[in-house]
Order: sequence, then C-alpha cells, then structure tokens
Amino acid sequence: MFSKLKNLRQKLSKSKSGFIDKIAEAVKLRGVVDEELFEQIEEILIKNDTGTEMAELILTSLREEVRIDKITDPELVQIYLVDIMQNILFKDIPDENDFFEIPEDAKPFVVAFVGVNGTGKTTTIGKVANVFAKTGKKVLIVAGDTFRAAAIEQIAIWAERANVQILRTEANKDPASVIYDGVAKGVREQFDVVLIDTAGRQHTKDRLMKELGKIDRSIKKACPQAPHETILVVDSTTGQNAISQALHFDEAIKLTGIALTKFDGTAKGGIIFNIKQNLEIPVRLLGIGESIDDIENFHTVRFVRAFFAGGEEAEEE
Ligand SMILES: Nc1nc2c(ncn2[C@@H]2O[C@H](COP(=O)(O)OP(=O)(O)OP(=O)(O)O)[C@@H](O)[C@H]2O)c(=O)[nH]1
Ligand SMILES: [Mg+2]
Repeated sequence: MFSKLKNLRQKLSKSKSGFIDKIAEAVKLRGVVDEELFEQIEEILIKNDTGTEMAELILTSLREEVRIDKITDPELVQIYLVDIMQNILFKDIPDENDFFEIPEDAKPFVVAFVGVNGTGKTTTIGKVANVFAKTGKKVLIVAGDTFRAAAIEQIAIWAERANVQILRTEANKDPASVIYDGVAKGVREQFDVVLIDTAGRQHTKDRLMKELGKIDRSIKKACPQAPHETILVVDSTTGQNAISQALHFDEAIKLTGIALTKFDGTAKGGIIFNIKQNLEIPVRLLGIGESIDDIENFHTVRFVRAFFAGGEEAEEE
C-alpha cells in the first residue's frame, strides 16, 4: 500500500520536520562531535515534547554508543540517534492488533471515548464509525455528551456522514442513562460496534471524573464484558500535560488505549516517546486531519517508517 504510507508521511511532515530537521540542522552547523552537540540535541528533544526523562535516556545511550564506536562524523551521530529512538518505540511492543479488527467474543464491540475538552473525541468517533461502516459492520453511535445541544447535533452530523445509526436524546439528560440505553440497544439489536461519545472534562475536576465511574457501571449493566476498549483521546499539541491527563483518566475509568489526535498539526512529535516512557497505555489510533479518512490504526512499524523517513522515498513493503 504505497500511497497509504506516502500519505501518512505527508501528514506527519510537520511533526517530522519538528525534530528530525532541527537535529539535522544542528549537526550540520556544529560540524564536530562534542559535548555541545549532545546538549543541543537534548534541548531539541525536550522542546519537542519527548519529556526530560526520555531525553536524558536517549542521550545517555547516544553518548555511550558514539564513544564506544569512536564516532567523529556528526552525521553519523544523527543516524545513531534515529536508531536509538526507533528502538525505544519498538521496545516491548506486544503483537499489535489492528484496532479495527473486532475481537471475536465482542458482540457488540463497545468502545467508550473520553478526554478533556476539545481533544477530538467526537471527530474521532465519526472517523472510526466510518471505517467500520465501510467494512460492512453495523455501527451504533451513542450521543453520550448530553451537556450541550450543539454536541448532540455535531455527533449526529458525523453519524450521517459515516452512514451509521445514532442513539440520541435531548440535551441535559443524564449521560449514564443515555449510555445505558445505547449499549442495551446495541446488544438487543445485535450491532457489531457501539461507539460512545462523552462530554469533555478536565482531569482535575473531581465531580466530572467520578461521573466516568458511573458511566462505566452503566455500560457494564447493559453489557457485562463492556467496554471492550476505553480510549483516551489526547490532543498531541498539549505536550507534557497529556501524561497527567492519562494518569487521572486511568484512575477514574480504566483506559485500554490512547487516540492521539491532531498529529498533523503538531510540530512536536516527541509526545509519542513521552507516552512510551511514562505510561503503560498503548497508542491505538492516530488522528491526522479533520476529514473523515484522517485516521490511522497506530502501528509502530508503519509509524516509525513514516516518521523517520528522509526526503527521498524509502523502499516499500
Ligand atoms: N487537524 C486536526 N484537527 C482535528 C483532529 N481531530 C479533531 N480535530 C479538530 O479538533 C476540534 C475539536 O474536535 P471535537 O471532535 O469536537 O473534540 P471533542 O473532544 O469532541 O470536544 P468536546 O466534546 O467539546 O470536548 C475540531 O475542530 C476538529 O476538527 C485531527 O486529527 N487533526
Ligand atoms: Mg465532543
């Protein structure tokens, strides 16, 4: 699928140029391998949201490998760096299953989307619904963000675009009860997939975080094995804050994965490394634009290829 990888590469171009280009520039300008170069690289990593701990870890390996191999060509330092960073992403990855492959015993496959305000929950649900619908799955969207009438309208538009059914109520109904009704309908009417939208909430607001517990219980009341996935939707431009969001949400409702949105819009792709270092929650979905097709099943090999590829086209699988 040559064009698909190329497309991903283009969509990631902003975050790629964020650090790969800056490092290339620093290497060129510095011209020698010395402590100053290492410090510049570390600074670039930190500025691009890898987190200080991760940057230190990367630099420790880099210094050591460069010393052992007696590297004096700064361009080789860059190659070593990319290699170290790729290995970090590949470390301990389980067999990555496609998010869009429904587990056999999940009927319906129930997915709840949670996150702080404006991260892209509703948009992601629209895109995900579309992928499932295109493969012939019977999909139900549950308009569980009952907080504002506009939110219900917004998710209804996505349901229409994706050509899937929606369960909606008027605004201000109790979200847990709407969600219960939605999941129950999914079970009763034998849907393949039930996607639950929820209102955005700040991870620091106790009352709203507790509401997630209630939502989780009402999902389980309608379908004891559900939710099969609980996805935290994270805006990749938020940087370091993403980690604390994940920790708080995971405490309120057990997370199974992360959807990293707006990856097309960030110049700081380092958040991927930060997540890898600080969380045990895998990135499952990558949002790379505002259109319905701008969603990727997160697959480390594909991501690394697209992210670290140079200007020239690398060979294809
Ligand atoms: N560039 C880009 N924009 C995105 C992406 N995902 C979502 N957006 C935009 O982000 C904005 C917020 O998206 P929503 O889906 O409404 O976010 P939300 O989390 O549902 O927001 P609340 O329900 O208010 O908490 C919209 O303008 C989307 O078009 C993405 O992957 N890339
Ligand atoms: Mg929303």
